[in-house]
Amino acid sequence: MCGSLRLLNGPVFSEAIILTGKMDKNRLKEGIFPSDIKNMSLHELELLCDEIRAYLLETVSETGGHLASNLGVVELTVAIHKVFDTPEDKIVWDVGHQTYVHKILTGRGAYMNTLRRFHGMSGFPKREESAYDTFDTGHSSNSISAALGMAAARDLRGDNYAVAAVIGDGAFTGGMVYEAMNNAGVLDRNFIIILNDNGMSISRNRGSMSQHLAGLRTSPKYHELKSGVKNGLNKIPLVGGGLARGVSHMKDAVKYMLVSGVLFEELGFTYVGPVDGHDLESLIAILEDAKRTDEPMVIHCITEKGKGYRPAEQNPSKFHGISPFDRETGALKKTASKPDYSKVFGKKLTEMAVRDDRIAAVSAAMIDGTGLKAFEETFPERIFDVGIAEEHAVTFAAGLATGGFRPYVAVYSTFLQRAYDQILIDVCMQNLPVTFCLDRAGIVGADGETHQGIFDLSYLSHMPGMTVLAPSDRTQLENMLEYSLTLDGPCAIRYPRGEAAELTDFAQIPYETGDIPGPRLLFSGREEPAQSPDDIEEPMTPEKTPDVCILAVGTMVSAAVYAAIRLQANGIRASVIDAGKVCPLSEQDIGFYKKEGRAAGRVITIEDNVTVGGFGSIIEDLFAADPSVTVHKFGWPDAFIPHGSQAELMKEYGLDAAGIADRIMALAGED
Ligand SMILES: Cc1ncc(C[n+]2csc(CCOP(=O)(O)OP(=O)(O)O)c2C)c(N)n1
Repeated sequence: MCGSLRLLNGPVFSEAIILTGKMDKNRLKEGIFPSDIKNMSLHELELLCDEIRAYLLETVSETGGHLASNLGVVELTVAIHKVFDTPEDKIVWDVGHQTYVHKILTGRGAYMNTLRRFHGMSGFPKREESAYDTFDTGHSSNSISAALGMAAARDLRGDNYAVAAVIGDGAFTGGMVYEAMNNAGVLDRNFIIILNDNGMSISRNRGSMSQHLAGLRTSPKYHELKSGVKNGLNKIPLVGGGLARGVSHMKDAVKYMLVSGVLFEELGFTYVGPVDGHDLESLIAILEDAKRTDEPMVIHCITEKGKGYRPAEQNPSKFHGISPFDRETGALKKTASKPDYSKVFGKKLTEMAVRDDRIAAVSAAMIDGTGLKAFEETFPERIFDVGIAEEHAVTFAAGLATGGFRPYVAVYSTFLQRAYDQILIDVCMQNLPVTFCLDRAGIVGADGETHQGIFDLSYLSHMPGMTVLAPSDRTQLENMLEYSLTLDGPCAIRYPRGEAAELTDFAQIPYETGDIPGPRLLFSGREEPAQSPDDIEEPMTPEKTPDVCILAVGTMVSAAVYAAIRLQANGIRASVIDAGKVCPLSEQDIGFYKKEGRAAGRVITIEDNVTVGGFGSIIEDLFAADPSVTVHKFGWPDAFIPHGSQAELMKEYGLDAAGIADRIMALAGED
């Protein structure tokens, strides 16, 4: 195996690259396929790993992306494509954020510079993108289920290709893993689980499963498959031949002497490991053995997240998902000037928890991403990181609430989708005061289809008893958090990815601390009548009502205001209302919307959510029996929205200020 040479002031480059100068990244750009590596020698494959690492660094430092996870699976991915006959053999990548190496090895190296960019290559596996991508992933812990289904389909059809799921130890905390393994034990299909264990989720992995894996990690290496156990036992120091003779069942011998994989064996899997996931030679040998074996198997590989690039090895969490950075230093190219919503949320919740000891925070493996780091440092006993287990997080919070606590579940909008039933039945039906803080709500950008948080207003607003709030700026978010503490039942506050807006500049009614969430008029869109005949020479004119009334939600409020300014320049008077609260609407809210809607005769709702079943639908229902008002719903279409920057996607779908203004002018033109 090639060693690594650490340069004091720079990234880690491989010895082979530096000493032999044989690196040829061009072949990666030109397109390398699994067939190209089948006949490579071990040394050539090791060189290839070096090239891939250098290429990953070169490209991901420009595009941003999941660098550390990919650096950690270079040897594993090369070994997989060396051993398995893809695409006939099926590999399912859990989460799929670690598939850059797989993409490079399956002819897509040339597109690495377009990674996660608008119209570029996706950062996740996509069946539409390549025959080598067998399953679209993005949300964690489903790979074993998908692989088991593929194995069942194969057997029903009488085919005989191999099926493998590659899953990280972080994803292994998700409940679906155990549902799938429970089922796999009885289905007894020939398929392989490759457990990529780096001890990390996004940050340090937590939970007893993680502790169990950590125990296995340090247990003696055991590479032989069951067929080779007997010989293996005799060779193992300390255990030796005597004990091997004394046990009647080989399986028991494995369990009790090597302590390895008991849990997996009990579930009906053959456990192989731990294996050094950077030792290409061992990996290839083990995968070849596994491919020949026809039973469910777990291969436990130990890898290092960020392997080969020192800044990522030292800080794998930072390089888990990173925006463009300087390769020499690892520093981000752009840093935010204002705090983002996650930070505002984390700071405010920590402040609230100082004065209210009922407040507890719950996270599903996203403490950093959701801004809860400060809370964790201040109140380690009142924060619960449950692992990638959103369903459990919600019901766990419900349990906390029955015990008199005020739990705040901080979760990305897209991942809360997993817990629909738990929110509805375990929280709402019992009217428990659990507050859901939905980060990354709305379009998230580069992560694409699986991560767009554009469904939450629809899946939350129809839940009985749920209050749904959407701040349009940082003060609003703080106010809403305070407000949630006054409620007797469930609440969801959804806010977008990115810097927190400060709308006070152009809001006619500035946002003030302590405001109760509800609709407020930012722009009246009216041409006011003269106040006194003395002020003007002309006689007093009646008020001119707005031509259009824009009801905007959350992040769309600032776009709506800028659109109104553009409209005004084009002779169209628009009133703009910041909805603040999506539901439930009070009698007062309804009266206000009706008055403003009727004044204009045309209502436009704008939300960073699909138009189906969201805020627009609530408003549409409100005016359903009123022929004097037409409602138009602006938002995301009933579709999966691909990757691109937030700004590009907003523009593409006519949801930026210019697009909104153009669409409203077109509607006005139709009259
Ligand atoms: C259902 C769900 N919740 C949260 C996430 C966010 N997420 C993406 S990767 C990741 C950590 C995965 O850790 P692991 O599987 O060990 O992979 P590694 O990056 O360490 O290789 C998390 C929490 C997700 N993708 N899906």
